[in-house]
Amino acid sequence: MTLDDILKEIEGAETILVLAHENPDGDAIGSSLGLCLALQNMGKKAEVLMSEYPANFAFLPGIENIKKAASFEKYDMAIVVDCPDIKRVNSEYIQYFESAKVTAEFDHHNKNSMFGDYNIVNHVSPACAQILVSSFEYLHIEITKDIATCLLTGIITDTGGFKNSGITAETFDFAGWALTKGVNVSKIYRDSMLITTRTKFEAQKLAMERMEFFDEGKIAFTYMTKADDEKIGIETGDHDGIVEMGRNIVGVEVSIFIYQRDDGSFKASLRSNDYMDVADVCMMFGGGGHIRAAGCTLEFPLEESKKAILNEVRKHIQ
Ligand SMILES: [Mn+2]
Repeated sequence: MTLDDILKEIEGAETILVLAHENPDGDAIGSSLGLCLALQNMGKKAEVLMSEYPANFAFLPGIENIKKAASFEKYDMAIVVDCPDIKRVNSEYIQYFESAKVTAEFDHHNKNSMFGDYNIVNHVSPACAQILVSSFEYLHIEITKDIATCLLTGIITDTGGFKNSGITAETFDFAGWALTKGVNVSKIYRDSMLITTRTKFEAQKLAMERMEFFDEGKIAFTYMTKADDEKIGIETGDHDGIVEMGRNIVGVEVSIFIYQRDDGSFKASLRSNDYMDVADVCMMFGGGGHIRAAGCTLEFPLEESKKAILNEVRKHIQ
């Protein structure tokens, strides 16, 4: 099986690079760090390359393994986690993936392009971290308390705190097992889900104030511009969670949040509740994701971007 092959490649490698998608969320960070710690415990020189990450994940064990710049010119192996396509990795780091002697990926996104030499992809897994849990168990790689803390953070954040569809009995089995290992589940929950910074709070306040509803309240929409971000002094991760606010309102099927990037384009995040396949919607703009959570880039000014995404979403409203 592919997993056995990946283990053989790991055993034959000395330097291993771990990568995840840009603008990393809790699953990308938790999966990267959990995998990196496991590789280090196997005697490997492993590190994670990430240009930035939200400050509330600084509590994670092994966070010092996250580097902005590569320690090696070339790696024996590169492993990508929680990423549907190599294009989603920070463009500065792709060269290290390409020059690595062998590559592998672990992922749970719908439209994964199978870009590694070895690909462990499970679309129905609620978090990439959960794929790592079962992979480690299969390969008899020890899940220490620190590794469990990282992986459980990935699971808790990607399931919205054990509430999204897609969670399985294994999700709770692992959480229960982690508790017996001494993992501080309530600290993980609080630090990764509840704690907020002042700038993040200000961003949420503005986005909430601006929220509009369309199609008898089935669509919720809000936005932020570059000028808003500058005024608030926004930091990495401060836009996270805004799209969830719209989804949690009675009658809303789909919540849309768009925010402006440095190049002027808008990053759109979509969340749906019961029937809309938002990955399908985002595909129309070259994006993708999961059935109930997806994203894409809109290359127009604010009003046109808003119109374009609303038009596409409306085709799917029942
Ligand atoms: Mn994920």
